[in-house]
Amino acid sequence: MAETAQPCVLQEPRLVVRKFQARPQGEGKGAVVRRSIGRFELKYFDPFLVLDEFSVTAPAGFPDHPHRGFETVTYMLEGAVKHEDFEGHKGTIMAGDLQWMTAGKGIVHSEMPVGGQGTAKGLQLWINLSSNDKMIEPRYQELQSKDIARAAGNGVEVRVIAGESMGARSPVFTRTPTMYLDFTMKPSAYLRQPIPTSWNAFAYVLEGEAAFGSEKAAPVGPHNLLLLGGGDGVEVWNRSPAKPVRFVLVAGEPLGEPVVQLGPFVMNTEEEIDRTIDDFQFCVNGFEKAKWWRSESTVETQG
Ligand code: FJE
Ligand code: FE
Repeated sequence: MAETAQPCVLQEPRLVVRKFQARPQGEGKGAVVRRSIGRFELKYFDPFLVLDEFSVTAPAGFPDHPHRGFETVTYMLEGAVKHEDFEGHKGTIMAGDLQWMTAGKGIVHSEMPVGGQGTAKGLQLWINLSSNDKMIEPRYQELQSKDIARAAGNGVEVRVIAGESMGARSPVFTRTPTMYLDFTMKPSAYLRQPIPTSWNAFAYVLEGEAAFGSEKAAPVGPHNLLLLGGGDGVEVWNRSPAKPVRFVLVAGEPLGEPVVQLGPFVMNTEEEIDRTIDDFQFCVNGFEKAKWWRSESTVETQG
């Protein structure tokens, strides 16, 4: 674990420009998500399409469904999710593990909580792909908890999901340039994190409370999404006398392209969406293997 001093002062600290409380809603089959990005008040925060804090107990889950044109990043907080796709790729994402899935031209898969292990909780972030990358071959980057880079110092601990912080760097390749950091700050700790100036950035609080952007700001608690304004980084204060705060800080380079979304298909034009519906229906152009495939979890429950 690297022990590092905080980087030098910021020229223009980012301030909180909008705050959203993510309330529970139904998704998938009997699953509950707190959606912040992707709901109608915040349809898109370029390049981010969806941020779901999910909480799913078997037999609820996300049975066989497709994706095209973006990436899904699943970061487990508690419990475990079993996934399998139409190529035969499968595994279990456990607490602290990361699955960075580039759906590209097409993935059909299921994501179901592992029974008998309580409620599976985590974050799923959907990152858009540029028009040049939407039809690339699917790819997985998977990291177990123990292999996630981390650093600590001055009462701040970071797990680096993507990008770099406090001298620790993630091996994940982000096709759409992205920074994804999981911070825990002890009471009275202070954090200063640089963020590329041209990128869009947000924080999402998981536990405890912190003041973002300004020391005098009102502390913000769990299930809140904070959009950060312009600047070269962010400052965070945990002014609580006793409670740690945990939040993720995510930033990405905006694509600046038109977005046409139909559920799990995200393209640039209506024509491309029409073609995608056809491709999925006729099992072509990346969806070939969808023709006969059913997940084991579907076969087990429906015969
Ligand atoms: C879904 C398309 C989807 N949030 N959080 C349409 F891809 C999904 C879906 C998920 C999902 C899966 C996990 Cl493991 C965590 C998620 C959406 O699979 F629910 C709908 N309606
Ligand atoms: Fe999915």
